Amino acid sequence: MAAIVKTPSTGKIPQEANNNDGLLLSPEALLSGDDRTMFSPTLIGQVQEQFNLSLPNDPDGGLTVRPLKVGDYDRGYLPLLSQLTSVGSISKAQFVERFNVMANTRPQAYYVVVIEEKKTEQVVGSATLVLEWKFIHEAGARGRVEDVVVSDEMRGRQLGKVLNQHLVALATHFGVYKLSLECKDKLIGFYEQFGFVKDAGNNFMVKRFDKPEDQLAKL
Ligand code: 16G
Repeated sequence: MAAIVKTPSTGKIPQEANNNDGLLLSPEALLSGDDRTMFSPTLIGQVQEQFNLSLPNDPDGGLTVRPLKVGDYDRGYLPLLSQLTSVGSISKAQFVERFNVMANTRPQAYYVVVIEEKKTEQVVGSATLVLEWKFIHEAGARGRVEDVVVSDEMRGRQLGKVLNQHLVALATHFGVYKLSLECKDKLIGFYEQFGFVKDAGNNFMVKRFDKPEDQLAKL
């Protein structure tokens, strides 16, 4: 099914998403190597404050919500994603190359938010907001919630909720005119709590290219 939440649209490209020359990025975001973040970490703090977001079930402050870093390749990010779907074998060089593609979109389109467990230095949850820049809706933006995954070992700590709250907050902050996602039937109730509903009259359709039987697909 496809679900959707609508937010008031500003039709404007927010400054943080429009770092044409990188000059608007915070010093942390400009770090080279493994500490480099996909987007400015100050944006997370900003929406946490703006939307009063916190981490429940984390009395010791052992978890942190932050943008994906290059070094997360070595903190279990890809094995975490493989709990969601097929990832395959990706070298660090391939990872960095794809990271750069995503980080360098202008206006910025990819916001991969992760939760790190400080004690183990492992990424234990991740979700991605993708902004799709449009001509329609007064040159507005559509948001997509993608690749939401929480480590099996962290189930029951409401980290999925935390990730989705952050994505909805970011999407609201950016003024998207709608935010949508695809999910399995069993997750409909989970996403409804963040305001997603089935988009009556609209259907999610897909043409796959990743299975042998798809190779003979009609053009
Ligand atoms: C789910 C995910 C989607 C992900 C897909 C992977 C959410 C809300 N939805 O639909 O983002 O890309 O699974 O499955 O996280 P696939 O490999 O069959 O495309």
